Amino acid sequence: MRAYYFDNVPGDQRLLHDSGRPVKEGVLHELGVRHWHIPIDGQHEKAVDAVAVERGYKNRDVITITKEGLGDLYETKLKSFYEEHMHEDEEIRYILEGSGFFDVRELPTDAWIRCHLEAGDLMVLPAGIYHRFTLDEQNVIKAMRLFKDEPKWIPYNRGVETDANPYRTEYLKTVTVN
Ligand code: KMT
Ligand code: NI
Repeated sequence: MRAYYFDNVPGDQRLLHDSGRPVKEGVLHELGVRHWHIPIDGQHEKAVDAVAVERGYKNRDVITITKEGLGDLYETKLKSFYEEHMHEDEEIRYILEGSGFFDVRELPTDAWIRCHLEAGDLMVLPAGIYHRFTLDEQNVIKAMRLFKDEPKWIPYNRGVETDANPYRTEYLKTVTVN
């Protein structure tokens, strides 16, 4: 996984948008973001199972985000993934094929940090973090979505209501630089 600050230049969301500013060691960790690389090598299912057991993830599914995979929902889905949002549960993604960008908001700067995830990357976004997702120029990603319990991945788009959401306010307390 490679992480850098987003350049905020308007234009195609699928482009790199690399500002050239790397993200300092520890910044993502401080924001509560965790990531591992578990190579897709035939043994990966076991390694993912171990993470799932350790963190208490009980459910999972696999989503393929391509024009073919999503059909009529493709454009709408891509648009909603790229709206800045939060969830009331951790968002865990393990990339099986392809690649894409998860952008997360830094605190207290509110800058976008762009994380490029490729096959084998596993990422945990904490409940309450503001983020968004886009495909890159390859236009394909297949990802395993892990859930703690029942899938609870309603996206709440950022606004005055999410700023006051208890999962958001709890999240803010966990980030000491905030
Ligand atoms: C999200 O919450 O933005 C997503 O789940 C993106 C799709 S998973 C590759
Ligand atoms: Ni999300």
